Amino acid sequence: MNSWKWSKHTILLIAIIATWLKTAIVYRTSFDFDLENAMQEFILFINPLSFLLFAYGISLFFKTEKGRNRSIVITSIILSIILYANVAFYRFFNDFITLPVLFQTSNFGELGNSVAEIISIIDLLYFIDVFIIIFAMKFLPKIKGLYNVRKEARRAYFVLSLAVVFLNLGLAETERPQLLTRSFDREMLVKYIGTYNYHLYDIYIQSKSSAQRALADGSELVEVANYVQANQASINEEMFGKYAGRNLIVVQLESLQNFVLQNDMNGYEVTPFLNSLINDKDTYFFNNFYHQTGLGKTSDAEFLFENSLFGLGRGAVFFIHGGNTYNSLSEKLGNNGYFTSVMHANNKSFWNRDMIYQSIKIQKFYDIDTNEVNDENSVNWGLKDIPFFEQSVELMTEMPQPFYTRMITLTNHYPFTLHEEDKMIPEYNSNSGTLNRYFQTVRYLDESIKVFFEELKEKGLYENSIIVMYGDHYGISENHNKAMAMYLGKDQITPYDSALLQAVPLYIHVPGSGDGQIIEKVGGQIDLRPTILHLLGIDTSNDMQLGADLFSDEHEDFVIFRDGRFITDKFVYVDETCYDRATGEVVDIQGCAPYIKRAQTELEFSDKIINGDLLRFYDEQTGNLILDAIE
Ligand code: GP9
Ligand code: MN
Repeated sequence: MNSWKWSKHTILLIAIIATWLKTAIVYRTSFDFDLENAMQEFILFINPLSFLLFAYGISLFFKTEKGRNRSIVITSIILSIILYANVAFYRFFNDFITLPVLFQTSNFGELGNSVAEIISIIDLLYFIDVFIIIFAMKFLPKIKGLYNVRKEARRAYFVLSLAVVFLNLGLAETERPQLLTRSFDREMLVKYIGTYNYHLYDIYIQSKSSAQRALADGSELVEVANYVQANQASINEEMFGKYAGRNLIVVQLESLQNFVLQNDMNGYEVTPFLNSLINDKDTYFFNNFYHQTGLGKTSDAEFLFENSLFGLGRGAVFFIHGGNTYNSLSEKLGNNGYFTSVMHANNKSFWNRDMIYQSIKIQKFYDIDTNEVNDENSVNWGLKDIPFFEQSVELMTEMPQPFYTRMITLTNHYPFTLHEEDKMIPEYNSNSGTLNRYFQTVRYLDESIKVFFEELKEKGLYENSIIVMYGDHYGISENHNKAMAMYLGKDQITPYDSALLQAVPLYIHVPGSGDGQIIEKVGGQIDLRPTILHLLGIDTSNDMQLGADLFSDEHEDFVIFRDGRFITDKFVYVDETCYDRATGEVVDIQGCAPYIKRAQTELEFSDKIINGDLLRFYDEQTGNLILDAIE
């Protein structure tokens, strides 16, 4: 027998088809995927197959029919249990299982009490493929005699399986670029690569991070701690505690870059409200402030803000190290009597937020389920920013004070689409549809902030708060350089220009302070944690943070990007080239030299802390290493 004959593999074929169809039906009936087009439906339909071919293919390595059958039955039982466990978990948590939650027993405390409500006898249907397979084995005619599956045939089978995997990944990549490298969202992963593959991916990510963690010990922290101590910027006596006791309201502005501010587009002012705030008597506006995010984008900005540490060079720290010990801004505020929360109208598992928010001690996450969302008030990624702010301020009125709440906007997100009635200015006229629409969504974002301020005033929350707003990351990538050059009136966008274009706005608006000013210091998102905590009168001198208070006289004009680029008051450093910051001319590397090593060191130290989960060895109350944990 040389060639592959399916007739000899009826059981294998039945098993693959039964489990495949069952999984596809379960996807449609037991989970709530948001399917936007026929391609997504198709991907969801085929994605179980890529894994099933491999899993059931294991049976081909057995010589006897009995061995093969046993392998098939065991596989079908294991797969059914995995799928069913996800269904039960989803019913309760509206999320998919990820390894760390299996070890977080607190999650199951809640689950334990309601198991009876979650599980029912009808659930046996989730095992229907197992019954079908066993039935087929019993009643279909037996194959006579023993046979070995020939190597060539087996190889052909696995080549075919691999082709299906690539087809699946390829289609997923066209629908959602960088799905695996950025690992956005559990729901999205399951939607595009399937439950079974998702678990493999999860195991890979989790085991990588636990291996790094296991290898680390607290001694590595000594060097980092010394560096942090030595580079600490002294506090500004006048500013320290100046606004103590106020509520802290933070708005992370989706994809907002500086270049649209105080600028117009074909005669239309793009950000009228944000422009009026720049010179407001109550606003500290920073016009040399940069995002420092990597692939984790929004989540990296959040991470920098909360922890004053960098995200990772690859992947999203929110996902890969969501279970680490941190000493976040939220935790510090919580310890100082604040009620802490995040408001964001998206699925809670996006960026693994529901998990990492526990680690960074966000007391409450107001996710999409707390919002009223319908077809009219949502566009693009979901709830529009104006209703988001309206609903969020309403929720704020119920928060115990003082509170810290961090809001994350959404409408100004790629691909920058709006309903007709929300377009307040026309599109731009470059060759990039993305840039053309960007101005319109930024204009909408600007309007939403205006509404937000009005709401705060109306609800009596304005006077006693401090409002911090900053852009999370770029909205216009280098793929649109030609269109950007046209808009900015330049011949081309050089690497030097691209670095400076990473500037994002930072507003610290303190109603009634009368102390407003435009501050030209060069800084980045990593500086926000110490800056804000100090304004609120909370000491950070023992904290393992890499940023520095922007109000400190010792704050250096130096901002490091996640990819190693940096900007100072005099230089811009990109790809081993040093540019004069003012003119953009290439200058002798000597100018940048003192900073190059430091940029590397700080990125490395940040990675060390995160990869080794080193803060578990650190007591920030005393600034001491926790030696017991090291031994
Ligand atoms: C998702 C939103 C966008 O919840 O924050 O994330 P991004 O794609 O900008 O990283
Ligand atoms: Mn974002």
